[in-house]
Amino acid sequence: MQLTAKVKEILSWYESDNPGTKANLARILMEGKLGGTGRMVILPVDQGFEHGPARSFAPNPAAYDPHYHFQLALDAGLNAYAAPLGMIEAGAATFAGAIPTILKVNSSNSLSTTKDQAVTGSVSDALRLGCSAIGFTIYPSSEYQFDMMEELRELTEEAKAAGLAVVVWSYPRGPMLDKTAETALDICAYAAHMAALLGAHIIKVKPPTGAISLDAAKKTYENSPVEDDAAKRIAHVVKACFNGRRLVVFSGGEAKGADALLGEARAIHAGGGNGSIVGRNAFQRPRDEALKLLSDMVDVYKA
Ligand code: FBP
Repeated sequence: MQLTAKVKEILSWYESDNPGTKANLARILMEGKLGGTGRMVILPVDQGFEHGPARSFAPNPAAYDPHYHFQLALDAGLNAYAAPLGMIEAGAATFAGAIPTILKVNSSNSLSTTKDQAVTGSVSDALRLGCSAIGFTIYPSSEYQFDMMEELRELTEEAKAAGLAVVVWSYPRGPMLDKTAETALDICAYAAHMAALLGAHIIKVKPPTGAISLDAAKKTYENSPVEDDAAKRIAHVVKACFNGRRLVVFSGGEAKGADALLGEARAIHAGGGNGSIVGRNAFQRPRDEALKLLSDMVDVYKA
């Protein structure tokens, strides 16, 4: 496989990584319809853990089958498929080598009141299953944020030594943040920056709104305002990720109309984000509709 100049440039940003980690990043970046462009669309399916099986899969019952998601990601020509241990294990032989996988190694669930996640997979699981990366969520601002960051530090050290890439879901939440604050621009950029500082290769955040939440940051944003435009907000988050030297993808969120999702993708593209990581908006639609939507998203990123 001939790496494109764009992918070579991206790999050069990760100056400390060993050839194994770079090869795994290249696998993800060269895969699927966006292979070689530096843009990505990834399918994450850990919602069964996070929200429960019925809330996740009842809208499209075929999605109860773990094989469905591997096949969807493959048929849509996506860059990678991310899921917790059991989901990856359930298709590991059938889909070995078919598409890069990201083992989600911690998970939350809706039967808890604490903003925390349990470690539910390991680096050796990821290696055994042929995954390209581990995925880990932190909740900046939660009462458990420092424990989560310390768990991530250990797993990141181990993953990098084993030649894996690290994908960090950085989702601010906790007692000092209300719903508006969780996706406020300053908080989102801060959360993305911390993921970069923790050594993430790929950073995943929710698309930011125009709100500014942290009192201590308000003066700075008044003096250096970010234009009220979705693409400019994405560009601000990208800047917070080492001035664009880290890959940043944005999540899809709850089920919404195709136009809204494609509008977000256009803003991510225009703002220099590297792509989308879209779960419910893909697998909760009937397969044909999902394939059409994912194909339209790929087209946005190809432009
Ligand atoms: P969606 O596209 O379905 O939002 O998936 C992205 C994701 O990060 C999943 O990986 C995760 O299960 C879910 O969102 C968590 O969402 P939340 O923390 O908001 O409940």
